Amino acid sequence: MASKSPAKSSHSRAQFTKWFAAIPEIKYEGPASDNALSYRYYNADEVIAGRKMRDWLRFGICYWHTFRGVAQDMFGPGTINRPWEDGSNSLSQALSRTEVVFDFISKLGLDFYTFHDRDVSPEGANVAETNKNLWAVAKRLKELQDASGIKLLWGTANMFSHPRFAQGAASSPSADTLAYCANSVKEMLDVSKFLGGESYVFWGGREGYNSLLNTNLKRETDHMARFFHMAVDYAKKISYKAQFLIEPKACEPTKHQYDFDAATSLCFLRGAGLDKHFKFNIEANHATLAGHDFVHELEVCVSNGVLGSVDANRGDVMNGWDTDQYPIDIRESAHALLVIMRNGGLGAGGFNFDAKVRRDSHELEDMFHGHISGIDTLARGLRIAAKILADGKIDAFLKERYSSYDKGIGKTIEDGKATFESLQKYILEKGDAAPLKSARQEYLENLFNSYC
Ligand code: XUL
Ligand code: CO
Repeated sequence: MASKSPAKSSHSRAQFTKWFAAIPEIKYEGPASDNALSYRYYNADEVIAGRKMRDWLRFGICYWHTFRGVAQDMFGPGTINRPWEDGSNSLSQALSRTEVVFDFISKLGLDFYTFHDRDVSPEGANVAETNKNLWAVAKRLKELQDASGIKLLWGTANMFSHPRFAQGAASSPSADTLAYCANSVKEMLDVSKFLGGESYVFWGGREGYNSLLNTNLKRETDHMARFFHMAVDYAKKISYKAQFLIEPKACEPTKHQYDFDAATSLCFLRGAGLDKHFKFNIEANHATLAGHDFVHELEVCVSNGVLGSVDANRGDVMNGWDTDQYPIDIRESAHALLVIMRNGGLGAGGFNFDAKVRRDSHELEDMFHGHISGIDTLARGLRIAAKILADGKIDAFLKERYSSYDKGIGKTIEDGKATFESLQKYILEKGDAAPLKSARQEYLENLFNSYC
């Protein structure tokens, strides 16, 4: 590996393997380009609203869908056979695959990746061997990070695939399973620190229930709280300063996931005294599973100061599954970016493509088209959101709509000085509430579209 390492650079596009030789480097060519293997909107170093596009968007490639997914579904086996895969789940295959992953990210000119422990390394015959495998791959990943300038956005532990997690991870009725999970998260926190991961994600894969007849909800959620406290304590002990993130999801795989949505999860964190240590990783398709807009979940997080990162994808409006498709809705993207820009960005988070190609998009080129499409959708959203903010009409409308709280009686309410008696006195003197102005939804929708 060392002999193949290119010189260290912040955004090296060097290739370690031959697998993407037929694909050109994906570069910005502008909206008029008819080259499908180019960016029409994402121009990484272009400054938009005072910040480079790459720094607003902080795109990450996910290891699991992009490099471990074979497009299997419940009706048939996988259709994807990548040429670098030897069909084994061996450590040597895990090690050689790492170079392909970095080549892919480099071809796209992106800066981050994300992974679960089991995406990058196989389980061994026992826990000790499993940990050893993880560290063998982590060391290779570190070399590739150093050589390419590509960074770890966040790491996480897969505590949902193996049958030992079938009844939950930290919420399992089995204390042994919880102990197993403690090892997984402890190792992944060490590995993530070693790799400089900026955030660390907890998605409660099987933390939930399928039937309340066999479930002690209180004990299960108390155990989850204990587990998160142990994670916080351990990160503190090893001085790992990553931002911890909960990734809410309403259902799937369980009928009811405990981290249902941002508001439910925030209530859990506050009740457990954990809210100071966590923010949220909001996944668009998880929001829709909860019956919410993606933007609703972002707003709930921003208004509580807990937006951490985004898993960029979409569902299909005609069904209720977690289809994990690449985002293509430009209006949704612009609205999401508006909320994120008002928040000052994503901080230590980014846009991780938790998305996969369809079962019938099995060719290597499709990996590129999926990502290019998602990247350009979000880049276009950023450009539109910047126009909306610069124009200022929507923000001015919002300011005016709530202006009764900026002075007089409204200000006494916001300042905490009002009482029922003082408000009663005010309204008795006035005789009735002032007539409402129109909320102008149709005007705003049309105005919003005019920027797109
Ligand atoms: C599952 C999902 C996960 C998390 C990481 O729906 O989104 O891949 O993002 O565990
Ligand atoms: Co996700």
